[in-house]
Amino acid sequence: MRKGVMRPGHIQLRVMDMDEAVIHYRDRLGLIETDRDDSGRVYLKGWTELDAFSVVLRPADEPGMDFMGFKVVSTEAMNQLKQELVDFGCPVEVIPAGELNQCGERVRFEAPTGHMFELYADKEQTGKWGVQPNNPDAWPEELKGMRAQRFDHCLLYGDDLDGALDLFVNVLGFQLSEEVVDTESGVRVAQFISCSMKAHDLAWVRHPEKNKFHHASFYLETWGDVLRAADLISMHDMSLDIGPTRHGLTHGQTIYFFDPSGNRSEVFCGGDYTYPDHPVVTWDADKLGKAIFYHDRVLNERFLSVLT
Ligand code: M3P
Ligand code: FE
Repeated sequence: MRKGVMRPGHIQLRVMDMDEAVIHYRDRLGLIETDRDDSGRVYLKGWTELDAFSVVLRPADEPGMDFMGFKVVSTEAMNQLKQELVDFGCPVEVIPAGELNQCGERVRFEAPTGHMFELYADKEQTGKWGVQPNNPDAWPEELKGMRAQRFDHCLLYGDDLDGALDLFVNVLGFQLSEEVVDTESGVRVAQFISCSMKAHDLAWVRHPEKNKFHHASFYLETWGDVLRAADLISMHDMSLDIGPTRHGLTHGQTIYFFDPSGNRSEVFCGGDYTYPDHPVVTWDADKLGKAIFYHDRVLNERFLSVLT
């Protein structure tokens, strides 16, 4: 049952060279740079996103994800969920309004996999970038690079997938949309969860270490845009991971590559949809090759092992 969590609203990523990182996220992915702050963080968003920002780059000595934030429908819903997170046993911290520019109070909590998440109800709505709010045109002509439309989802690696699923489904009202299960042991090796109609807003793969980051994903409109992203990756000699290809899981069409700090990015289009009455889609772990890369049907060691 939905509990007022609407969508992935932001991600804060650690980057080691800010100038190179801005080239990756602004000029290659095509996100819009919206702000910078006194601590050296750079704020960006996809051009279709209404809120002020969705990606925050923080200068750091090592790559990885600081936290992922979800926007909830109201302050009342956020405070209700804060109490339920405390009752569940999560470490919870309130981050004051303004700690991120143009963002209200955030409720930060640690999931059983060691990842940090946040809920917030208020962020300034600055509107779509480059198109007028009334009688809007289809897209702005000034977009750069891959013209990423929005921050879409994250894939994380961690140990206690069962605890994280319990938290996100029973406290936060997400739905398990897809899973990979080892048929012999019954262990769920991957889980894809949704708070919307999307096939996934967040996913995990089981892994012995806590708090590892696999990728942040950005939505493109068409398969032609995914192929064009592949051209841009070659034009700029960017570090390619795999693709263009299709996933079996969620059936999105995709390409993966790395930012200059080693954080993996995905751009994708298409994919399945999820309504609350849809049964969970299960992939057997012995079909993992096809589940991840529907065309090659073989696993790529780098895709499974390179994490930040
Ligand atoms: C995606 C996606 C695994 C699957 C990845 C799938 C197991 O990134 O967007 O559907 O790595
Ligand atoms: Fe993905």
